[in-house]
Amino acid sequence: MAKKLYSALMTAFNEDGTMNDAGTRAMVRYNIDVNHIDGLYIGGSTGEAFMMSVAERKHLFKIAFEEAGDGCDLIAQVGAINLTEAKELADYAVNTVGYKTISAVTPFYYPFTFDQIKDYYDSILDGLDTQLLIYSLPALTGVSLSAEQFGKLFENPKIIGIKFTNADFLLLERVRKAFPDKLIYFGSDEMLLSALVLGVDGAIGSTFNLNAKRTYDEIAAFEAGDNAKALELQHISNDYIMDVIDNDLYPTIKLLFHEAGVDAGICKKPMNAPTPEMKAGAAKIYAKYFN
Ligand code: NAY
Repeated sequence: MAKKLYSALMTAFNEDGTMNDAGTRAMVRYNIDVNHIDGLYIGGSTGEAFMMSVAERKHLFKIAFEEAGDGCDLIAQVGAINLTEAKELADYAVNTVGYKTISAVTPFYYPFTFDQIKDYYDSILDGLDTQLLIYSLPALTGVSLSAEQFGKLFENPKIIGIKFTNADFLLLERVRKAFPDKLIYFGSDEMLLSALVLGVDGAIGSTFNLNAKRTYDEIAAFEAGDNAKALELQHISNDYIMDVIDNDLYPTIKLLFHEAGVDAGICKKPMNAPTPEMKAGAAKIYAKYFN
C-alpha cells in the first residue's frame, strides 16, 4: 500500500483569539490544491485544539470538512482530558459532520492507569460507527504505552492504528512486528526516514504544510531503494525544520503560509504573536527552502 502523507492542519486565529475561518479554509485549500496531500489531521497539537473550547473544535471540524470535500482523507482529533467532551466531539465529528476516521490523544495530566486509558478509548468509540487512530505523544502527554498495551487497545476492532509521535524506535519496531495489519503514521517529521525503514504506513506532521513536495520526493526515493537521495532530502528537510523550530514552530508555519500567499492568521495565546524578527526569520526560511 502506498505510504500516505497527512498535514496536521493549523487553525487560523485573529488577534483577539477568535477563529479566522477564511484562514483555516485557505490552509485546507493549499494542502489540497498545491501540496496534493493525501490527508489532513484536524484538531491535533498543531491545530491548537487543546486551547480551544468544544464549540470551537466542533466548528473547526465542520469548516475543514466542508472545505476539503472529497479532496483528501480527513481525520478528526477528538481527544480531551474531559471524557464527556471527547465523546461529544467524536459523536459530532462522525454523526453530524460525517468523518469516517477519528483520533484521540491519550488522556493526559493525571497519571491514569492503563485500564483507565483503555476505558477512555472504548467509551469514546461506544455506539459510534467509525474507526480510530490512537494519538500517542509521550513527550507532551507523559503517557507511554508498551507494545503489549497497544495490543490490548487493539482488541477493540474499531481501533485501526496509531499516530506514533515518539522517537522510541525500538518500540516502533516492536509494534510494527507485532501488529503488521495496523496502521502506523509517524509523527516526528525530522525522523521520518528512520521510521520509513521500520515500515510505517506514512506520516502526519506540522512541517508538511509547506514541505510536502520534498517529503513526497523523499518517500518516493526511499521506496525506489535510493537511500542516498532519501537521506539527502531528509537532511534538507531537517535544516528547514530546525530553522522553523528556532524561529518558533507553530507561529512560523503560519508565517510561511503568509509567504506562500495564504493568509493563515496567527496562533492563539498563550502561543506567541509574530514579532518583526519572527516575520523576517520566516521570510528568510521561505526564500531558502521554497524558492
Ligand atoms: C499534531 O497536530 O498533532 C501533530 O502535528 C503531531 C506531529 C507534530 N508534533 C507536534 C507536537 O507538533 O509534526 C510534528 C512536529 O511538529 C514536527 O516533527 C516538528 O518537531
